[in-house]
Amino acid sequence: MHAMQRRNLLKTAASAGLVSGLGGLGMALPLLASAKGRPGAKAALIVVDVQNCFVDGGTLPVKGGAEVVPVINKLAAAFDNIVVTQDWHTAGHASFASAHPGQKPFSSVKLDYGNQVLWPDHCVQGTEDAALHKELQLPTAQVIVRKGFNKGVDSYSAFEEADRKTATGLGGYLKQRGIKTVYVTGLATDFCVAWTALDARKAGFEVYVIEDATRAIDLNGSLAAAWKQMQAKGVKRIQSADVASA
Ligand code: VGL
Ligand code: ZN
Repeated sequence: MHAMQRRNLLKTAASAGLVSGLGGLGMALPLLASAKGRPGAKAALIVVDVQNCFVDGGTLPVKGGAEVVPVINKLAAAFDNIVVTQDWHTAGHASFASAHPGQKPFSSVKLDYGNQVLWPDHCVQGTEDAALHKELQLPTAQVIVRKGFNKGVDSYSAFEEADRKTATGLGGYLKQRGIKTVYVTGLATDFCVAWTALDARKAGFEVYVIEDATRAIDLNGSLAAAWKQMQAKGVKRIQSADVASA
């Protein structure tokens, strides 16, 4: 029997509650417990902020940022549903150090809603810097969510702005489309990817982060802290090889 047929048989058997009676096939059971397999109609790939601003030559380059592009392009073939996000700031945005006299990029300030890391000016609406990476090939993507466009409020998360009150609408969109599971990829692991994954958990989704489809900024230990927090909240850390294509 081919592996694929066996897996399908097991899936059918498992959903019919027959697995315990299948004796000799039991050896193949770990397949069912892993993330392997096509994600299916109730899963969505979320591609976070794969924009010119976050790769070499951009205004806030993430080390190795462009390396996620071929990984994500390949993953896309496995997904029925794909959501793309763009960091989409106004000029003079509150997350820019330049908007705070005397402050330098990568320092922090307290804003109304809490602590805010200050960044170089980046991903300004309508600029080439804010465009999606030109090698990103996601012809089947269904929606693009832009975030961070309220001048006084940042939004690392694709679900909720940093005031923790203003929704982007992505949670409702995914729920209305029957999505139960999200696979988060993109830039940067320790900021927009992590916040998106954590908020997806908060909204009740099953959440995977595909580690080799992300790259991090890693500011003062932020990457280790992000993984710790994600793991504490039940976000599952996997590799792109764990997701079967087509
Ligand atoms: C991001 C810092 C500032 C991100 C966005 O996409 O991770 N990081 N704005
Ligand atoms: Zn930003």
